[in-house]
Amino acid sequence: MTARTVGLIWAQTPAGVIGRDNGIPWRVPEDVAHFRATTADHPVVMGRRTWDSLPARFRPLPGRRNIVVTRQPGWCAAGAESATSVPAALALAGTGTVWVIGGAEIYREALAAATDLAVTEVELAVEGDSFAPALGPEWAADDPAWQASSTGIRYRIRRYRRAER
Ligand code: NAP
Ligand code: VY7
Repeated sequence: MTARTVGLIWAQTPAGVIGRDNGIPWRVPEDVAHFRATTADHPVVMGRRTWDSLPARFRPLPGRRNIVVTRQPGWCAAGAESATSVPAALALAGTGTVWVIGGAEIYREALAAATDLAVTEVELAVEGDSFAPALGPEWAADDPAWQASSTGIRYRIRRYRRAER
Protein backbone atom coordinates (compact mmCIF):
# COMPACT_ATOMS: atom_id res chain seq x y z
CA MET A 1 0.00 0.00 0.00
CA THR A 2 1.26 3.46 -0.79
CA ALA A 3 1.50 5.77 2.20
CA ARG A 4 0.22 9.12 1.10
CA THR A 5 0.21 12.34 3.05
CA VAL A 6 -2.47 14.88 2.29
CA GLY A 7 -1.75 17.81 4.57
CA LEU A 8 -3.81 20.91 5.14
CA ILE A 9 -1.89 23.93 6.37
CA TRP A 10 -3.39 27.16 7.63
CA ALA A 11 -3.05 29.93 10.21
CA GLN A 12 -6.05 31.04 12.25
CA THR A 13 -7.10 33.16 15.19
CA PRO A 14 -8.64 31.49 18.26
CA ALA A 15 -12.04 32.38 16.76
CA GLY A 16 -11.15 30.55 13.55
CA VAL A 17 -10.56 33.55 11.27
CA ILE A 18 -8.22 32.75 8.36
CA GLY A 19 -8.90 35.66 6.01
CA ARG A 20 -10.53 38.95 5.30
CA ASP A 21 -11.15 40.73 1.97
CA ASN A 22 -9.24 37.96 0.14
CA GLY A 23 -6.14 38.43 2.26
CA ILE A 24 -4.72 37.38 5.61
CA PRO A 25 -5.25 40.21 8.12
CA TRP A 26 -1.93 39.78 9.96
CA ARG A 27 1.71 39.12 9.17
CA VAL A 28 3.69 36.69 11.32
CA PRO A 29 7.06 36.09 9.63
CA GLU A 30 7.80 32.96 11.68
CA ASP A 31 4.57 31.43 10.37
CA VAL A 32 5.43 32.33 6.78
CA ALA A 33 8.84 30.66 7.28
CA HIS A 34 7.10 27.55 8.67
CA PHE A 35 4.68 27.58 5.71
CA ARG A 36 7.51 27.87 3.20
CA ALA A 37 9.63 25.16 4.88
CA THR A 38 6.73 22.73 5.30
CA THR A 39 5.51 23.02 1.72
CA ALA A 40 8.99 23.20 0.10
CA ASP A 41 9.46 20.70 -2.75
CA HIS A 42 5.86 19.44 -2.52
CA PRO A 43 2.92 20.21 -4.78
CA VAL A 44 0.50 22.74 -3.29
CA VAL A 45 -3.25 22.78 -4.00
CA MET A 46 -5.20 25.99 -3.60
CA GLY A 47 -8.53 27.53 -4.53
CA ARG A 48 -8.66 30.05 -7.32
CA ARG A 49 -9.40 32.88 -4.88
CA THR A 50 -6.32 32.04 -2.83
CA TRP A 51 -4.24 32.07 -6.05
CA ASP A 52 -5.68 35.52 -6.77
CA SER A 53 -4.80 36.62 -3.22
CA LEU A 54 -1.08 35.99 -3.72
CA PRO A 55 0.89 39.07 -4.79
CA ALA A 56 1.80 38.63 -8.48
CA ARG A 57 5.53 38.52 -7.68
CA PHE A 58 4.99 35.41 -5.51
CA ARG A 59 2.92 33.56 -8.13
CA PRO A 60 3.53 30.70 -8.65
CA LEU A 61 4.91 29.88 -5.18
CA PRO A 62 8.49 29.04 -6.13
CA GLY A 63 9.90 25.52 -6.00
CA ARG A 64 6.50 23.86 -5.79
CA ARG A 65 3.95 22.69 -8.35
CA ASN A 66 1.03 25.10 -7.95
CA ILE A 67 -2.32 23.36 -8.59
CA VAL A 68 -5.34 25.67 -8.65
CA VAL A 69 -8.91 24.42 -8.21
CA THR A 70 -11.50 26.29 -10.27
CA ARG A 71 -14.88 25.62 -11.88
CA GLN A 72 -13.83 27.74 -14.88
CA PRO A 73 -13.00 25.23 -17.62
CA GLY A 74 -10.68 27.56 -19.52
CA TRP A 75 -8.87 29.03 -16.51
CA CYS A 76 -5.15 29.31 -16.98
CA ALA A 77 -2.30 31.28 -15.45
CA ALA A 78 1.44 31.20 -16.03
CA GLY A 79 3.14 28.79 -13.64
CA ALA A 80 -0.08 27.13 -12.48
CA GLU A 81 -1.80 23.86 -13.30
CA SER A 82 -5.56 23.73 -12.94
CA ALA A 83 -8.07 21.14 -11.80
CA THR A 84 -11.87 21.30 -11.70
CA SER A 85 -12.35 19.57 -8.33
CA VAL A 86 -10.41 18.87 -5.16
CA PRO A 87 -10.17 15.12 -5.88
CA ALA A 88 -8.90 15.89 -9.39
CA ALA A 89 -6.31 18.27 -7.94
CA LEU A 90 -5.12 15.64 -5.44
CA ALA A 91 -4.89 13.07 -8.23
CA LEU A 92 -2.91 15.50 -10.38
CA ALA A 93 -0.48 15.98 -7.46
CA GLY A 94 0.56 12.33 -7.67
CA THR A 95 1.39 9.92 -4.88
CA GLY A 96 3.82 11.79 -2.61
CA THR A 97 3.09 14.39 0.02
CA VAL A 98 0.75 17.17 -1.08
CA TRP A 99 -0.16 20.29 0.89
CA VAL A 100 -3.53 21.98 0.56
CA ILE A 101 -2.91 25.68 1.26
CA GLY A 102 -6.40 27.15 1.24
CA GLY A 103 -8.71 28.87 1.30
CA ALA A 104 -11.81 28.22 3.36
CA GLU A 105 -13.86 26.50 0.63
CA ILE A 106 -10.99 24.25 -0.37
CA TYR A 107 -10.14 23.30 3.24
CA ARG A 108 -13.76 22.25 3.81
CA GLU A 109 -13.75 20.11 0.68
CA ALA A 110 -10.29 18.60 1.26
CA LEU A 111 -10.71 17.78 4.96
CA ALA A 112 -12.23 14.36 4.23
CA ALA A 113 -9.11 13.39 2.27
CA ALA A 114 -6.63 14.87 4.76
CA THR A 115 -4.24 12.78 6.85
CA ASP A 116 -2.43 15.63 8.62
CA LEU A 117 -3.15 19.21 9.61
CA ALA A 118 -0.59 21.91 10.43
CA VAL A 119 -2.47 24.70 12.16
CA THR A 120 -0.83 27.88 13.35
CA GLU A 121 -2.80 29.63 16.07
CA VAL A 122 -2.16 33.37 16.18
CA GLU A 123 -3.37 35.12 19.31
CA LEU A 124 -5.26 37.97 17.69
CA ALA A 125 -8.84 39.21 17.90
CA VAL A 126 -9.42 40.35 14.30
CA GLU A 127 -12.60 40.32 12.25
CA GLY A 128 -12.70 38.14 9.18
CA ASP A 129 -14.87 36.67 6.46
CA SER A 130 -13.11 33.32 5.90
CA PHE A 131 -12.92 30.64 8.55
CA ALA A 132 -11.05 27.42 9.29
CA PRO A 133 -13.03 24.20 8.87
CA ALA A 134 -14.73 22.63 11.88
CA LEU A 135 -12.76 19.60 13.11
CA GLY A 136 -14.41 16.47 14.43
CA PRO A 137 -13.24 14.25 17.31
CA GLU A 138 -11.24 12.06 14.90
CA TRP A 139 -8.51 14.72 14.93
CA ALA A 140 -5.94 14.49 17.75
CA ALA A 141 -3.66 17.49 18.32
CA ASP A 142 -0.44 18.10 20.18
CA ASP A 143 -0.25 20.94 22.70
CA PRO A 144 2.91 22.98 22.04
CA ALA A 145 3.90 26.01 24.08
CA TRP A 146 3.02 29.49 22.86
CA GLN A 147 5.84 31.46 21.25
CA ALA A 148 6.39 35.18 20.80
CA SER A 149 6.85 36.38 17.22
CA SER A 150 9.33 39.17 16.43
CA THR A 151 6.16 41.20 15.82
CA GLY A 152 5.09 40.60 19.44
CA ILE A 153 2.15 38.44 18.33
CA ARG A 154 1.90 35.17 20.28
CA TYR A 155 1.51 32.05 18.17
CA ARG A 156 1.93 28.28 18.24
CA ILE A 157 2.02 25.62 15.54
CA ARG A 158 -0.15 22.61 16.26
CA ARG A 159 -0.04 19.27 14.46
CA TYR A 160 -3.16 17.20 14.05
CA ARG A 161 -3.23 13.54 13.10
CA ARG A 162 -6.22 11.57 12.01
CA ALA A 163 -6.87 8.43 14.04
CA GLU A 164 -6.57 5.29 11.90
CA ARG A 165 -9.84 4.18 10.41
P1 NAP B 1 -10.72 29.60 -1.96
O1 NAP B 1 -11.11 28.38 -1.19
O2 NAP B 1 -9.29 29.98 -2.01
O3 NAP B 1 -11.16 29.48 -3.49
C1 NAP B 1 -12.52 29.32 -3.82
C2 NAP B 1 -12.61 29.02 -5.31
O4 NAP B 1 -12.13 27.71 -5.55
C3 NAP B 1 -14.01 29.06 -5.88
O5 NAP B 1 -14.41 30.38 -6.15
C4 NAP B 1 -13.82 28.20 -7.11
O6 NAP B 1 -13.07 28.92 -8.10
C5 NAP B 1 -12.88 27.13 -6.60
N1 NAP B 1 -13.60 25.96 -6.08
C6 NAP B 1 -14.09 25.77 -4.82
N2 NAP B 1 -14.68 24.56 -4.73
C7 NAP B 1 -14.58 23.98 -5.96
C8 NAP B 1 -14.98 22.73 -6.48
N3 NAP B 1 -15.62 21.82 -5.74
N4 NAP B 1 -14.72 22.48 -7.77
C9 NAP B 1 -14.06 23.36 -8.55
N5 NAP B 1 -13.64 24.57 -8.09
C10 NAP B 1 -13.89 24.87 -6.81
O7 NAP B 1 -11.60 30.86 -1.47
P2 NAP B 1 -12.14 31.34 -0.06
O8 NAP B 1 -12.90 30.28 0.65
O9 NAP B 1 -12.78 32.65 -0.31
O10 NAP B 1 -10.79 31.60 0.76
C11 NAP B 1 -9.95 32.72 0.48
C12 NAP B 1 -9.56 33.39 1.77
O11 NAP B 1 -8.76 32.50 2.56
C13 NAP B 1 -8.70 34.64 1.55
O12 NAP B 1 -9.05 35.61 2.53
C14 NAP B 1 -7.29 34.11 1.80
O13 NAP B 1 -6.39 35.15 2.18
C15 NAP B 1 -7.56 33.17 2.94
N6 NAP B 1 -6.49 32.20 3.18
C16 NAP B 1 -5.97 32.14 4.43
C17 NAP B 1 -4.97 31.22 4.72
C18 NAP B 1 -4.43 31.14 6.12
O14 NAP B 1 -3.66 30.22 6.41
N7 NAP B 1 -4.75 32.05 7.02
C19 NAP B 1 -4.51 30.36 3.73
C20 NAP B 1 -5.07 30.44 2.45
C21 NAP B 1 -6.07 31.37 2.19
P3 NAP B 1 -13.80 29.66 -9.36
O15 NAP B 1 -14.59 30.77 -8.76
O16 NAP B 1 -12.66 30.10 -10.21
O17 NAP B 1 -14.66 28.61 -10.03
C1 VY7 C 1 0.47 33.10 1.78
C2 VY7 C 1 1.65 35.00 0.90
C3 VY7 C 1 0.59 35.88 1.04
C4 VY7 C 1 0.82 37.25 0.90
C5 VY7 C 1 2.10 37.72 0.61
C6 VY7 C 1 3.14 36.83 0.45
C7 VY7 C 1 0.03 28.95 7.17
C8 VY7 C 1 0.27 30.79 5.82
C9 VY7 C 1 -0.44 30.17 4.80
C10 VY7 C 1 -0.51 31.06 3.64
C11 VY7 C 1 0.69 32.12 5.43
C12 VY7 C 1 0.82 33.12 3.23
C13 VY7 C 1 2.92 35.48 0.60
C14 VY7 C 1 4.34 33.81 1.68
C15 VY7 C 1 4.88 32.44 1.32
C16 VY7 C 1 6.08 32.59 0.39
C17 VY7 C 1 5.70 33.40 -0.83
C18 VY7 C 1 5.07 34.74 -0.43
C19 VY7 C 1 6.56 31.21 -0.03
C20 VY7 C 1 -0.91 28.89 5.03
N1 VY7 C 1 0.29 28.35 8.35
N2 VY7 C 1 0.49 30.19 7.00
N3 VY7 C 1 0.33 32.15 4.03
N4 VY7 C 1 3.98 34.55 0.51
N5 VY7 C 1 -1.61 28.20 4.11
N6 VY7 C 1 -0.66 28.30 6.22
O1 VY7 C 1 1.52 33.98 3.71
O2 VY7 C 1 1.52 33.64 1.00
O3 VY7 C 1 6.07 30.20 0.53
O4 VY7 C 1 7.43 31.11 -0.91
